[in-house]
Amino acid sequence: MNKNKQDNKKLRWLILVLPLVILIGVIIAVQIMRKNPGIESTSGEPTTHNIPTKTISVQSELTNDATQDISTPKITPSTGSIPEDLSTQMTYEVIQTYPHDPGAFTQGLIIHEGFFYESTGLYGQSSLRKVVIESGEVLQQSDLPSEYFGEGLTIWEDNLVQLTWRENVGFVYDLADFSLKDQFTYSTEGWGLTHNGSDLIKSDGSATLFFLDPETYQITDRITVTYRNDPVNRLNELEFINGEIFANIWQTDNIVRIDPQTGNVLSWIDLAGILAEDSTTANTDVLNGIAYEAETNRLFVTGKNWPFVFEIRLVPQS
Ligand SMILES: [Ca+2]
Repeated sequence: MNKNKQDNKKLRWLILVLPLVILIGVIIAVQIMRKNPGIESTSGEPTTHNIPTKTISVQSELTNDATQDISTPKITPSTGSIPEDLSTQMTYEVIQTYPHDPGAFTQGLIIHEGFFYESTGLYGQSSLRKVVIESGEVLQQSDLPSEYFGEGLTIWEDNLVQLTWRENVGFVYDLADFSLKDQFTYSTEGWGLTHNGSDLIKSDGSATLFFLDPETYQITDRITVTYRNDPVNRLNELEFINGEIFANIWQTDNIVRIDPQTGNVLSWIDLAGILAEDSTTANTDVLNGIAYEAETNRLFVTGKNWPFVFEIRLVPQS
């Protein structure tokens, strides 16, 4: 009997004191966190960094959440939404739809002599491809080592130039046989790549476009892309078209037309809905890929893991 009484006493004491101990512990922890706000950050990345990195895209791809990217609510002008100014808006008409490898995580797309050349991303899946426009058939492919994430692609003379995302390396291939001829380094991330006939033009996910000497790959100039003085961030795949730079804005359905001299956005192209909902899968990611054929004045767009490439015509928003 006595022992039972003693046990009951201990139990009551525990029930009374234990929550108090926990409460005091929580209060102390909160006080420490307030004094040291940095304690919450476990990564080495600066917390003030406000340009989203592509890690999100890769993660969403891996967690099959990618379709959410397409329905991301419109965001503020500085991060890429279309401003409510109809005079600068354009929309599109689809002229033709062609098949595209839904396993191609498109990061760069160009046309040369009637063929697409495409750079695909993701670690372990990055490649350089030559593709038949009409059928989507891959005629030639060179895979990157798994530690490289393929990015923007352009052609310079008889060379294909391909960026990598965070590896700070650009690869230069022979156009004919994809043999690696050269490589170069750069300090920022690599996103989109095009050229204007005298310089390579590179994006890095910010609002800055870098102009590079095509022989030395050194930066010769840079511009900040703005719309009404607001920087337009997340510039991704690029294409130089009739004296303008076209740029996909990452994680949106928008392409901006940029004046290469001033960096001013001339107009916004809204491509929302170009890939029908019933053509998407869990792997379908965002719009990315602009290719222009000057000889025929044809403009093509696609996206990461999209089943189609669309030939489009731009029309003013009515
Ligand atoms: Ca392009």
